[in-house]
Amino acid sequence: MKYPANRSISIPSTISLILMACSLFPLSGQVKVIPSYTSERSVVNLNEGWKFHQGGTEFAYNRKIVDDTWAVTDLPHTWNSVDPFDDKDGYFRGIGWYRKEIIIPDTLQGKRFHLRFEGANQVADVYVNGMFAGRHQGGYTAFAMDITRFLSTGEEPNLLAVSVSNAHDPFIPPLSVGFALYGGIYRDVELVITEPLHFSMSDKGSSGIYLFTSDVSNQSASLSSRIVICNNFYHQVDAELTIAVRDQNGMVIATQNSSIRVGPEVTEVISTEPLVIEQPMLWSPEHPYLYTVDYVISTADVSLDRLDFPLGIRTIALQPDGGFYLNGKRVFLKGTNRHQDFKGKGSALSNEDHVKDLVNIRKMGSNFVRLAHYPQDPAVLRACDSLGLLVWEEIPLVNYIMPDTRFYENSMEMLQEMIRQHFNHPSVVMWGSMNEIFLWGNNAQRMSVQFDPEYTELVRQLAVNLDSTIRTEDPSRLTAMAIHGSRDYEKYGLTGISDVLGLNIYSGWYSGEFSHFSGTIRKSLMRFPGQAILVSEYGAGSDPYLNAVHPERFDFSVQYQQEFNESYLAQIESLDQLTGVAIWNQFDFSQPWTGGSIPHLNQKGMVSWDRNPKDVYYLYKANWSKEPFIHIASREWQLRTGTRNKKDVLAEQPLKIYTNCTDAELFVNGRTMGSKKPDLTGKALWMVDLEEGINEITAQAISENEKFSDKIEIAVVSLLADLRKMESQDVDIAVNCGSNAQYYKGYDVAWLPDKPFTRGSYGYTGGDRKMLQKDIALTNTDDPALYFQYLEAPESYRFDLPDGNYMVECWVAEPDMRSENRVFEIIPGNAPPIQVITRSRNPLSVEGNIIRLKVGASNGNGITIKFRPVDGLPLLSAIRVRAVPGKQPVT
Ligand code: GCB
Repeated sequence: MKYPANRSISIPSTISLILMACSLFPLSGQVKVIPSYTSERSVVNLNEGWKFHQGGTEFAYNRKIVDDTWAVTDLPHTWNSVDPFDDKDGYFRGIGWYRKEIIIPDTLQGKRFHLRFEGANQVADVYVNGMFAGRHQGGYTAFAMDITRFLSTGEEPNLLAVSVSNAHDPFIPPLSVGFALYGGIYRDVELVITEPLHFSMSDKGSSGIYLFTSDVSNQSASLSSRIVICNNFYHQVDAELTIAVRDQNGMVIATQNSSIRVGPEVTEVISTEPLVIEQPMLWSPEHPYLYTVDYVISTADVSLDRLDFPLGIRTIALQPDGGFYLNGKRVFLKGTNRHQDFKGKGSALSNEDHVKDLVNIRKMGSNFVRLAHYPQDPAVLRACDSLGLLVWEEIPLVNYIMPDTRFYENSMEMLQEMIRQHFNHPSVVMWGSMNEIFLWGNNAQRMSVQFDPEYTELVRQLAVNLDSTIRTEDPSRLTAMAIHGSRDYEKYGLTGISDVLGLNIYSGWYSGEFSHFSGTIRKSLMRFPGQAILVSEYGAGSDPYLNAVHPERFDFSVQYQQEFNESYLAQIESLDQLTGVAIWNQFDFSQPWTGGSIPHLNQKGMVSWDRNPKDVYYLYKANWSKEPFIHIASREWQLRTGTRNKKDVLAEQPLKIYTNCTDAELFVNGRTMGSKKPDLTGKALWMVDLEEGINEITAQAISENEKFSDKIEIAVVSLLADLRKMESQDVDIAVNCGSNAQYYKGYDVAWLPDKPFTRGSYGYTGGDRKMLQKDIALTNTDDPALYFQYLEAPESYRFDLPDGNYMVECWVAEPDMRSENRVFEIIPGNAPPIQVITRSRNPLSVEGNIIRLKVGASNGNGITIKFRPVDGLPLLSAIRVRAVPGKQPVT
């Protein structure tokens, strides 16, 4: 077949893939009739049936604006569940309106009505019946508004209208982050109805009650409380306050009654006398014993308000040996970080979703979780209490600050809200104020060194103020701050402020080697002797579809993530003075504006974004959990490829297991490969030969005389050592150019790792292996993993194939930020060159493209695709050669 000379293929930078942005249905909104009740408080969930409109609309709070065309949605809801991940730049950051009607029966006249939002990101303006009820700034904490005076009872519905904006606001943290700032009312909404005398709903979104334990021992503990009571009566009230502590069987084990007097229309703060609990069961990760404490205010035996809280009795302390002590015993913090988003849902998770995440963390064997980088859903804190997870919770001061009073005030407000709202959770042991605050500079740009002394001093002052606010608000807990590997923190006085110094360390990922980790920690232990040193982040990304026999830094192979974490775990063993560690991250999470093998995703999770545990999950489980198991690793690598040896097997294939049992044995197709004792990290590795076709792999191990086993199948489709001996109609060879990793995504073909050409085989001549910059996202492809590593300036790509006709696909993406054309030629065999023009008009995303050519092989010469620069170096991300079906003369 003849090809016209100098064909030109131009690769545009337009984006073709448009994903549907929302899953909203054109149903009608529901009017909620609030049920009648007689005394105490009633909490009515308002999650169902809101009308939603994306965009700013004038007078949307006014009933006159008809919302018939608005979508209907239930809460939790975000308008960004899809768009941060599509092929279009950015995601919607602006206003969304929510409306809902409620009917309040006349029987509820005289009550107080509080609208409570667990979280709306990030500025919410609330209107009731057209009247402005209040604004809340900050997307990660709860807020409540007393809306009584705007409501009417009777049959007329009341209109609740909320405008929420997630537009960038220079005065509201976070300013720049590596995660999506999903907009919307993404947590639960409730109408809380109280008597005029009630536990305050207006103390920074908290419950109005704060529990303190003191003098804790196995013999006894004292509980005292700080109670904020609000009296909306026009008269003074004399009331009774009853506190009752119940054990897990519901038995009341301690009570206290006191008389209180609250003046007309005031909010009073009451501190109670210590209530002694004899022989308390102490709370710990192994035994998260929770009492319940009931608080009741009553007058003349009619109870007016009632709240109950879980009570975990425990002590915490740091000792100079670096130890974190719980109930007087040293506990190494075996932890992980958690972001709150989920594939397809964004940040709008149900309480059940949240709980599942925490169960997943606990089952891995963790006793500690850092809720990075913001306060999380109340369901998360409740789960941590009952599962026995120790918590570091923090406010979203990430990367840089705005040196402005409004920013400081918002930061302080968020900090107080977080502390007061989550004060009664025994799981919380430390409050964090800042994360990597010197990663970016005053100019809102990432920088390696801070140089503006005025700015750095303002950051220090803010850090000191936040830290001392934590100590004032909650002297019973520790203060924490996380920093990255820069000397600036020391130089500008940020180290030494908090009790716990969190180090975010990525040796072996962003730089250096993973073996440097323990050295860095040892130096830090010496440099910061007054602080407890905790590794607040460490991690490496992986993609289940990329697997390598010889993994390399940044290749996103499953095996690199395994080796990185195995090494860190082994090094942690030797660091006696380390307080604890927190893996980055438990779950893959959104990271708009990033590349990698899956664009817009941070792939360092132990668990994928749709919540499938990766191998490393089992590595940690082998180390941290006592629940016996065995796990064969790399199970998504279901089709392996490579060049078979003379014995017709794919030789030296790694098969790894993780287990906390002893004496693991591996079987391949029923034959034993021998028993091994797992090493200190719970790993055992066999190098085995795999046969063409399906291989059955079984692993078993023993724990206390019980056998545990795991089984997988691995298919092998390998290449003949001499490709020239293949039948030409069988040829289908695909190569992941520039990468040492195989790529298999479950469909027709496994992509081979790249290599230099050798006789009888395949490979490149000339060129360098390169990687896309990590902030460039790939578009226009279902296989971004094939593009992010590539060959630059290859001279040729050769396949020693038998004579025949072949279809060749050359996969190409422009990696550089060039607005001018890059021109190069692809020369298929002896045919005329094809001119390829690439350009990238967009600095943040590049398109993947496939150029298809027909090439004939004749006279035993195989095929050679040559590359020639014209204006810029040639590129090749992947190449696939397939037989052209049917018998044809070689062209
Ligand atoms: C960090 C940041 C975290 C990022 C992480 C990463 O140091 O604190 O927000 O997601 O690195 O994976 O780059």
